[in-house]
Amino acid sequence: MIRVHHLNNSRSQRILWMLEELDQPYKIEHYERDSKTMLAPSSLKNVHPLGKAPVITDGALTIAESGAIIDYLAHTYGKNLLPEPGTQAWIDYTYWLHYAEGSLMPPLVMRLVFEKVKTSPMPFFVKPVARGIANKTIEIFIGPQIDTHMDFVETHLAKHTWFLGEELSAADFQMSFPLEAAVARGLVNDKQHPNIVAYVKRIHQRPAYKRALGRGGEYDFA
Ligand SMILES: N[C@@H](CCC(=O)N[C@@H](CS)C(=O)NCC(=O)O)C(=O)O
Repeated sequence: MIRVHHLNNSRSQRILWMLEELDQPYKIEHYERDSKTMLAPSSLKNVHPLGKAPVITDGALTIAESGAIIDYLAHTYGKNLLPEPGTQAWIDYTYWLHYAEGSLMPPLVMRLVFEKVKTSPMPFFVKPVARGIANKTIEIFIGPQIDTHMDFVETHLAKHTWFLGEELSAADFQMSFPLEAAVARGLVNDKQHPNIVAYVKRIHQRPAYKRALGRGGEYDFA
């Protein structure tokens, strides 16, 4: 039986969605973020040394990293979600699988960290300085990078219903999380990025997605 080590409000939601689409039985081990630090509990380190979600186990195998998990699940249980090797679609699948965590998530995480700096407890005389640095970093460096990524993804989704074309593929599970986060944090809107907003809505309407939400519990991005 597949076990998903699932952290509330996290990337592991995309794995639950995938397993529901695959109609594959699985068990969830639930972990709760610390309400102050938002970090995962240290018990997650018993499963994988980094203590991050998602991690899955399948028999004797332990697999970490969303992209590696999605690729493993697709090759093992859902070949219909994968394109033919050697085709352009296969290159595209590999691209989106790496792009989501390798290129798109870093500026989103950086923004989150700098937003946190603004509200973190600190001596009152440091606060305006810290807030000023955070605001400027977001305005000059991080914000424009996020805009470039969102424009890029928007242009792609203007021509494709799903990331590889007209059919849902394994690439969509991987791309779902950063785009859900971007919508939830108000980084995209109906006017400038209507196709990203519509894509996320399309995901949320799927019965398998709703089942995954029901099983996973708290998730602020849906
Ligand atoms: N690139 C990794 C990122 C894993 C990651 O950072 N997961 C977050 C959840 S969204 C986490 O576990 N955060 C809690 C912590 O760092 O303590 C993946 O896609 O699996």
